[in-house]
Amino acid sequence: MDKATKRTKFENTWARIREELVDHVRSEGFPPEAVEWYGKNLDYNVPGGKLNRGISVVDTVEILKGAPLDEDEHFKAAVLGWGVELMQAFFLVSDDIMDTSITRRGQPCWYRAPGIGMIAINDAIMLEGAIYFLLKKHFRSTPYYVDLLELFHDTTYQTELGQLIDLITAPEDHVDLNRFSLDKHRLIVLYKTAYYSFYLPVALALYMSGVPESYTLEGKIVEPYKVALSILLPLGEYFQIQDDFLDFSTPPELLGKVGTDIVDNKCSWCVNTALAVATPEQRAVLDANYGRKDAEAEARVKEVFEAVGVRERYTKYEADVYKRLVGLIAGIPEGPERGTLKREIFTSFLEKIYKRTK
Ligand code: DMA
Ligand code: MG
Ligand code: MG
Ligand code: MG
Repeated sequence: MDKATKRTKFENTWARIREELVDHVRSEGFPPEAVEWYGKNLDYNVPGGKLNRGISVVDTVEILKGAPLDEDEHFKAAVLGWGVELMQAFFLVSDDIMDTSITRRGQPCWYRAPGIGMIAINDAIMLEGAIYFLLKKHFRSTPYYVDLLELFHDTTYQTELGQLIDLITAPEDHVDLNRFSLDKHRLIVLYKTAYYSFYLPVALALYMSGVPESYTLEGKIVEPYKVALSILLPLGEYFQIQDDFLDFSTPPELLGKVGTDIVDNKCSWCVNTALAVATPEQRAVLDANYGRKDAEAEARVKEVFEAVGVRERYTKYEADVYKRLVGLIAGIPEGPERGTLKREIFTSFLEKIYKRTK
C-alpha cells in the first residue's frame, strides 16, 4: 500500500471516531448547541494537520506484524493514532494561546476564531478528555489497558513540563539572552516535543502488538522500550530544531502558521546558534531587538540570523544529524522473531521528517 493510500485509510477512520465522541455527548442529553460546539471543536482542531504522529502508530503496528492489518487491527491502531492527534490538538490549542500565535494550519488559531475566545481553554481540555473516553471504549478489556493509560498520562506530564520551561525561559517583560544555551534548548525540546511526538506513537504500537518489556536475542537481553526511547528522543530533538528553523525561515503561506519565536523571546535553536558565533556588534543588535513586540525589531534580528549564516548552519546540522541517526538505527539489535523491534520502524519515521519544509 502506498503512502497516500495509507493516509486516506487513516483519515477515513476519523468520521467514526468523531461520531462516537459526539454521540456520547448527545446521549448524555446535552442541548444541540453543546453537541454542535463540541463537533466544531473536533473538526477545527483534530484532522487538519500532517497526521505524521497518528499514521506512525498504524505503520508501526503493521511493521511489527510483518503483514497487512485486518480491518479490526487497523481500526484499533487508528484509535490510538487519533488519540495522539487529539493530544496534539489539546497541546496546540493551549500552546497558541500561551504563545499568542495568529494562525495554525493555514487558519486562525482556535482561540482567535469568531466567537471562541477563552472558551478555547475548556475546548483544549475536552480534546484531552476525548482520549480517555476512546481508550476506555476500545481498550478497557485488553491486558495492556493500564500500560496505555500510564503512557498517555506520563507523556502528557512530560510535555507539560517541557511547556513550563519553554514558557519561563521566555518571559515577556525581561529579555536576557544570557539565560539561553543549547543545553537548555535540548531539555526544552525533549520534554515539549520528543516524548509525545516520537516516543508515544511507537510505544503505543509496541504495547498494542504485545511487545514485552524485555526479550533475549542471540543471547543478549534487549529492552525494546528503552532502545526505542534512545533513538526517538534524538529524532524528536531534530524535529523540533526543524520547527525552530522553519519558524524563522519559512513564509506563513508555506508554513501554515506565522512564526512568533523571535517576538516571543523563545530559546530557539536559531537564536542559540546565532549567539554562539555573533560578533560583539551583532550581539548588541540581538540584545536590543530580540523578544520585542515590534516588527522592525524582529526584522533586525532576522538580519543578524542571515548574516551569521543560520541557514547554512542548519543545512550542515541537518546533514550531520541525519548521518548520526542512520548510524544509531543501524545499531538496533534486530532478529527475524515476530513481536520484536524492527529497524524499519525508525527509518520510516526518519524518512517522514528528513528535509521537511513545513
Ligand atoms: C510546540 O512548541 C510544543 C507543543 C507541546 C505544542 P512550539 O510553540 O514551537 O510549536 P508551534 O511552533 O507549532 O507553535
Ligand atoms: Mg507555539
Ligand atoms: Mg510554544
Ligand atoms: Mg515552533
